[in-house]
Amino acid sequence: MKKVLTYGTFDLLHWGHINLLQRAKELGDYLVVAISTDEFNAIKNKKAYHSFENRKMILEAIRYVDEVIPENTWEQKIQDVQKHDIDVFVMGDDWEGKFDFLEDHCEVIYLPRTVGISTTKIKKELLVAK
Ligand code: C2G
Repeated sequence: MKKVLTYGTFDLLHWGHINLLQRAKELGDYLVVAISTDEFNAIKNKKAYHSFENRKMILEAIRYVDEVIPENTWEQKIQDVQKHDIDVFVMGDDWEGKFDFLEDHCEVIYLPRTVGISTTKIKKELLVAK
């Protein structure tokens, strides 16, 4: 069984996230998603609208996602790859090159980001919406 791993906050889930998760799943047979905890989001200077528990519940409802684990630190990726017996690590290409150190442990793939949608865009446009 080919196992795939990806990381993210996945707040205000949108079609860009789904595009990523769908393509990630197509790279193997089993997709593990490490979702940033609220505490780790603070380290990433991100404030998610939905709590970790609710973002986790939403991700677990997606047909492409087989398992959801917490992302607590920047440093846990090698351990996650080993612990979960991961074959492929995948991220959107806004992270291009940032995780190449994982190539000693698994395949590393950066997928093109979906243009035209982001959680930040949603928040901004809702702010000005009538
Ligand atoms: N994404 C995408 N297209 C978009 C928006 C997001 O392909 N329009 C991808 C991102 O590239 C990322 C994933 O969806 O691979 C999750 O995006 P975020 O929730 O914004 O994740 P991020 O804050 O980048 O966290 O350790 C890695 C970090 O936890 C990544």
